[in-house]
Amino acid sequence: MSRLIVISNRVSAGGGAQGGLAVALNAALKEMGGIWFGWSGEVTEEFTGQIQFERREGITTATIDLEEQDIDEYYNGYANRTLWPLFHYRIDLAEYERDYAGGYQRANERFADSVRPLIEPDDVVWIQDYHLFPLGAELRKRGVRNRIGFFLHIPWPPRRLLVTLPEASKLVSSLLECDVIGFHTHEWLQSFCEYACDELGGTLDDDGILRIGDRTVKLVACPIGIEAKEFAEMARGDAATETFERVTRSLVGRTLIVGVDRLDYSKGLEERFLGYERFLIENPEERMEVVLMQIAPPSRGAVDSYQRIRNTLEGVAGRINGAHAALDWVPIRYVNQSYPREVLAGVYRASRIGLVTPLRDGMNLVAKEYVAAQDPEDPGVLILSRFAGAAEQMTEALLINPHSAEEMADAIGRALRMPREERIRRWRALMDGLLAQDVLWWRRCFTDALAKAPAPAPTPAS
Ligand code: ADQ
Repeated sequence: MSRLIVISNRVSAGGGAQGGLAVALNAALKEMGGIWFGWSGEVTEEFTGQIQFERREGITTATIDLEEQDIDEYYNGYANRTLWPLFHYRIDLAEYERDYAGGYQRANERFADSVRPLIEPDDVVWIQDYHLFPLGAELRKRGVRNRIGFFLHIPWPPRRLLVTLPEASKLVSSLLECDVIGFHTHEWLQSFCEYACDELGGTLDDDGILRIGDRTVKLVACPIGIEAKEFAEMARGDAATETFERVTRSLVGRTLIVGVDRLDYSKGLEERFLGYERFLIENPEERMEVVLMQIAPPSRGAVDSYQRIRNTLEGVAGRINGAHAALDWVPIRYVNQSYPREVLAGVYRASRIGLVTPLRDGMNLVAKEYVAAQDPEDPGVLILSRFAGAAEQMTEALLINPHSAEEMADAIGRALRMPREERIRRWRALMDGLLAQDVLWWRRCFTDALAKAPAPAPTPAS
């Protein structure tokens, strides 16, 4: 069997608290053998391409250090100041700087130079996410003829937005050097096709094969799942139960609504707070019966827009608490911390409502974790944004438009009053979906498509 070479911006192998993606990729590497390659997260004064190998729990990782300029221009710059906002439909926040584009290209070339010697003729290569759009093409330039797959974890923006990116056509063309490109949803796949067909002259056949010039690329919609069974078991374990009991005691009979997100403008936290406030205003009799706990650890603090959203949220949460709190009740518990997965599972289980309302999200794993953690006999209700990739699968959630405070307030009221039979019926359908399309299903869906992809592309003449 072919070995797997996973390449992502950061590497998250071995034990410890891990998200679903790390679990899936670790399992794939254990099964197929291979290497997980990426940036170590460390800074070096001068880039040498020296690789640090480590073996953790049966998985080999290979990491490189990057220069400060790479981190500024590639990671904080092009990846997080240009691509992330644009791909989440926020062209108002996207910064188009040639230095960022140059640094991004340079870092991708450095990745390619470093990982190239590790790739053997029968290996399959699986590149992860928007940090590494040019990497497939850079590997081809270095003579890699292996099958190369690419999976995008974030949305693909509509063509009309993507054309605002000066390097759009170059980036998409380099991505087409991969043999398989995966997306979470049909919507993101269609947006990609729209650009590739309308701007670059491609054609798509009924089997999802995109043809452009001499390139043949398989496109797949392959929604990521979580380790659903294990997460459900964890939610009933000792650590989660301790959290569940602690949180439940603190509520003194009130009903908990939970939000858990990285502190990011794409997650719609301000709109969520305002929708919740609307509920408080419109439902004075139920007001003091609920508490919203928002857990949001800061992320990407080096990027200004993240500092701004943090300040904005502190202001909005403070204003709402100031305006509505009573001597013995605070409407929003706003917590800027990261917690182990067991603790999150306990909090989810203690919450009657999971409020997952991003303005735009590739998938959103919190929606899935919330459902998996529920008590099957007395489950809570998931309120989910229509604009999360997860909404394509999780149609039994209460789907809302997160920009509408009215829809959010109505959905909170409906969820609080929902009879137990309806909660169970909706939860069962959602949970069956999570079990059928879990994270191992996702991984197989992609690696099977890669194994079946048309013969690897010829090396372009240089
Ligand atoms: P993210 O934008 O990070 O991922 P998400 O899918 O919700 O978003 O995953 C977040 C993960 O971080 C979850 O596993 C969650 O439990 C964890 N987490 C969040 N807050 C936490 C806290 N306070 N403490 C500890 N853990 C916390 C990107 C895309 C998503 C896509 C995933 C996977 O933006 O759309 O679903 O990749 O493809």
